[in-house]
Amino acid sequence: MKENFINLDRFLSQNDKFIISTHESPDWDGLGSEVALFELLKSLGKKPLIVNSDPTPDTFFFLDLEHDINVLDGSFTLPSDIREYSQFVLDTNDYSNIGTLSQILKDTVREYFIIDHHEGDAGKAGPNFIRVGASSVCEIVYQIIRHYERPITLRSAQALFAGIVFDTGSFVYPKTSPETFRIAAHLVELGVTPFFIHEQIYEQNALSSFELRGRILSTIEIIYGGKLVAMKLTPEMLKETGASFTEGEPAINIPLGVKGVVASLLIKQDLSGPVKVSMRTKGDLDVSRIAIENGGGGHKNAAGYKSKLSVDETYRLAIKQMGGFFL
Ligand SMILES: [Mn+2]
Repeated sequence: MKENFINLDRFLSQNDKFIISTHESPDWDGLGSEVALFELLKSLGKKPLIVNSDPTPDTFFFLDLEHDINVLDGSFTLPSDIREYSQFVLDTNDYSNIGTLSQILKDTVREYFIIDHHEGDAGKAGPNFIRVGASSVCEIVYQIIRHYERPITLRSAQALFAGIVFDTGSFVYPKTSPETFRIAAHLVELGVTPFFIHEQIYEQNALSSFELRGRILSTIEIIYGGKLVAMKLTPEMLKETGASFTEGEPAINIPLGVKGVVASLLIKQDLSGPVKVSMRTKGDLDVSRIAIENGGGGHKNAAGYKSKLSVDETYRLAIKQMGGFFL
């Protein structure tokens, strides 16, 4: 932990302008930590600018009423002094995971700094802020704000709480620690209403996302004696329902609600971009190793990687890889 703060102190003292980015298909942890870090950097007298490759889900907009989150599309132009900027990369330890932005900024920004909690290739990380034991990047950003003794605005408190709720599956996933609860308690003291955040995350889905979920569930295949459930999310499903890729992704968690199912697999592809493999498990089944071997990353019970094969080829290969746990 101490090492992490030494790294961060150096990065902050040597830079003044910062792009803040998170991974493709940004989730509540990535976006929540971006907003809270943005507010922290402002309060430290720095110049932050949030830029992501992929759009912000509509459900997150209540935390971005000021439109601080920029998306790399036709209407956004990078500042002309972009070469004076450094970059924070949140909620991934792989720079290429920030999407198309990675090609544009890799050789343009002065340097980049990763804040993350995923397992990964340790050598890849370098002098960053990586805490694999943290429940979420929001938990880490909370600790950073406390370290610099800055106030936490209600907006930041809500953003951090939302990210923690999302990444811990509402305070139940393995990395949920006593510290996670202490942080959550403090955020509630600062004015966060847990039910309001729950409503924003879980009860504002578009009807199209419900239809998409139905299509994904219709692809289920029950394998290895009912221990593994595999599913697909294809570009055709997105076209037919009008739902977004991000809205389909949480479907991977549904099979784990079935008694006896200990692993879930979702092979997915957005309207453009690579085929992706998402893996979820319960208990000791460590899928982060499979992900890392295939160039991806993640946590013991939740990990993924990108594939160069077609959806169907990837699907067959991924099932075979998971077979190691059951055969
Ligand atoms: Mn996260």
